[in-house]
Amino acid sequence: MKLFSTLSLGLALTALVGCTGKPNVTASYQVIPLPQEIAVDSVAEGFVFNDGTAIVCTSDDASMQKNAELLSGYLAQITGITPAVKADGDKHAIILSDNLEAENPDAYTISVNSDRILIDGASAAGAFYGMQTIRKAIAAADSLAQGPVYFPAATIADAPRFAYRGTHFDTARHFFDPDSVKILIDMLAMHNINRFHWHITDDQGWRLEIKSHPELAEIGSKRSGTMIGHRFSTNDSIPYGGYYTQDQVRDIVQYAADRHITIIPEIDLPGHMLAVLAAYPQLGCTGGPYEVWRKWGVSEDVLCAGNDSIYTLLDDIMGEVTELFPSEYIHIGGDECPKDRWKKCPKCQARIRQLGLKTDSHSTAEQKLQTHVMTHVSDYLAQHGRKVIGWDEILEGGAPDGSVIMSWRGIEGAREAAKSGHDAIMTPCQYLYFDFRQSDDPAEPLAATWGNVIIPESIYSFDPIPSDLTDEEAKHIIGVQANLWTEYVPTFRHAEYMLVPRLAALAEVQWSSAPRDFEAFKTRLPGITRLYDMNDYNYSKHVSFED
Ligand code: TNX
Repeated sequence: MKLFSTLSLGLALTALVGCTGKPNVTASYQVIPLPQEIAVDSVAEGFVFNDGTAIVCTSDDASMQKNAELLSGYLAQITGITPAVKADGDKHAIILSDNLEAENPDAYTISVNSDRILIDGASAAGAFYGMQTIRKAIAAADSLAQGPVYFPAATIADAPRFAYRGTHFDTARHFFDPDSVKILIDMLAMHNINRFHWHITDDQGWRLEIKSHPELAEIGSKRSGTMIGHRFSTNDSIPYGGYYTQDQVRDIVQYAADRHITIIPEIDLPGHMLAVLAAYPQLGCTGGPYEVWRKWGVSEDVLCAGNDSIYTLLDDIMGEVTELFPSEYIHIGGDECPKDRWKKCPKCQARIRQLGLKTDSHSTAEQKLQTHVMTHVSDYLAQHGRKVIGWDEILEGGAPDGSVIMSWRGIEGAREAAKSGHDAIMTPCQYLYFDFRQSDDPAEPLAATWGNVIIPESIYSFDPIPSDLTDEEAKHIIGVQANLWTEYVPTFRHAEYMLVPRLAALAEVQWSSAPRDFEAFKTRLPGITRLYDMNDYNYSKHVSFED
């Protein structure tokens, strides 16, 4: 039996390679995101990847070594051939290098001849994006048979348009176990995305272990039930919970770093904090009682800005957050913080008087009080060498110096930020909210109802740089991000469906500087959906209304 299967495998491989020795599978460099420059030499001999091919990584840099290991795994998955990783040799090899001289650290070149494929990055991250292109070139081949692959002779030169290429994922409304978070990270890596904005706390659950305040996770991660579907008057009354231990977080941060992804944690404040108030009712304006929220929406109960204890709690939390997450940026939320309680709260009003905050034509005194809270946290983080990102509401009372604005209520926040000298990240809900539905079909899985239909074509049509910005102002738009809120996404299979293939359209908006051509994009899509199939991703089939 064993002999028979070895024999038939041998025969199958001979059939695949053909009598000329050239494999029947020919890679295509028409991948997503499309590289900037691809020059295929149809006369010269290309490279045959087969079981004699090695990966050569001369650098002993840990992240280059990790790259080599990952590349071997990617190739094994698609071809069934696992190339060995070696420290030298240049014949019949895929050579991984990080010696490219380029201003953009994410730049890479690939050159393919009959001897070798050379992937050269301007950094280990650049080399990683070159690896992704090679991997996707196989998935985009004319045939998907496992075995050897022919790579046409070519040179490719590539670099991304935006330095910040993000995706946000909400693990507060629903909890997703660490293995699912790692699948997400692999999905992002496949799309050359380099920032994972981890929304880890909200009214419906605090999901991060904080050693100095164990009640946050012990009490704040558990709710006694969840509203059913979109019906606010209902509740399933099924206890729900989950949080990430610090060990799990460290492991996930490393997993992401190995894939050149920085995790930006978000501690959403001073609103979206009911889970904290459930643990510490004395920190709310009314004193409670509060419960971890059992429904979605915007709560009027927020941190009491007149209470000194919130500032020490936030310092303690941020102290642990900065130890866990090496990211230069920490997201401090700032969205949807109703001022109803503060207007009536004697402590908040006393704080407003003490700080001399006055309503003027731009902001109310309460909006300025929010700025006071945000600035406190921003200053604390600055002392720890970090910068902050906030949702566009933080412009209302005046954004803390040096803060980055994440524009979600359209592009206005980013425009205002850029004009006033703040960096901004584009994540307008009309184009980039992946919790919005993908069709009006009643059979469509549950999605947020307040937004429009978003299909890859809608995402693809989004231009992140508003046309009225000057070149100087445009430099403040540092990146583009999609957000997946999970009120209506209870399982990771469902999350996958919301993410792909919309991430493919996002990837090209983030990466490519070339004029957009959606029809051409559609012809490249099957290449990446084959990778989705191989990874068993649950992807949606809505490419456009017509399809
Ligand atoms: C608005 S976007 C929110 C989130 C919700 C989302 C649902 C933002 C900063 N706040 O709290 O989950 O809408 O689509």
